[in-house]
Amino acid sequence: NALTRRGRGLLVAFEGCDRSGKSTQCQMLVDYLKSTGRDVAHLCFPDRTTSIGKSINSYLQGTTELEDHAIHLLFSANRWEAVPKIKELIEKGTLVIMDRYAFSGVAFTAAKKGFDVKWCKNPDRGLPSPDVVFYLDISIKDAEMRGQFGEERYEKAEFQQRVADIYKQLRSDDWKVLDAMRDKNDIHMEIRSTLLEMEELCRDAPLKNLWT
Ligand code: Z5A
Ligand code: MG
Repeated sequence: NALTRRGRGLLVAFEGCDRSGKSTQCQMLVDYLKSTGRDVAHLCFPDRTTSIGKSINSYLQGTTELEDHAIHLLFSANRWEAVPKIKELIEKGTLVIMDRYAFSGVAFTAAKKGFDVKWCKNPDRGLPSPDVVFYLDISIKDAEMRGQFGEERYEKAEFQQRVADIYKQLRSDDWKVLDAMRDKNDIHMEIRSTLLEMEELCRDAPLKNLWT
């Protein structure tokens, strides 16, 4: 089957607003791929385990304050510090599944007053570009029905709506927009079949660079 072929690995990102089901779908996909014997890596951004990630974590939890440009650059740095590992994994044929990526970085900062999308993209320009971005599409109202937003910074309906609007501007041909309100198994099956198609398409193509 195509999922066990040799060649470079695939870079896959999950994006979407809060509670859209990114972590749920990432985990289901990783579990499935592992069950087929596939070499798979599961990354999450922010990666709160690094020293940069620890600063981001305390910012998100409201323990520390950081100037808006400065925190934007830290989120980006937290991706750049993972790039050597991502490239190495892709080269050895690993399927790399990422829970949030640079699109979150742009959407969450550009939703703040005084920021524009162009400025927000700059620090992430040149990162490895995902072969496919699965965007879990949900209205803020439906997301709220999955339980109150949490206590972390940004977890407010009005802000999340601006984030959703910016995500819309970032969509490109590499995105697969999924209706996040369906049964999670149905969503998972659609992701599986898209992944098979993408592996065929990307078989011989090198990894691209983001926004270049
Ligand atoms: N941030 C940033 O500002 N800049 C950056 O560069 C990056 C991030 C990378 C932390 O991220 C914050 O950092 C985030 C963006 C900002 N701030 N906010 N907001 P995070 O990844 O830790 O954010 P999050 O809080 O993890 O999002 P989330 O709440 O985890 O959502 P999710 O992963 O998309 O959803 P889930 O955990 O899979 O599911 C949510 C609930 O819905 C759960 O109870 C599930 O059981 C349920 N669920 C899932 N799927 C379904 C379906 N299909 N039907 C019904 N119910 C479902
Ligand atoms: Mg999550």
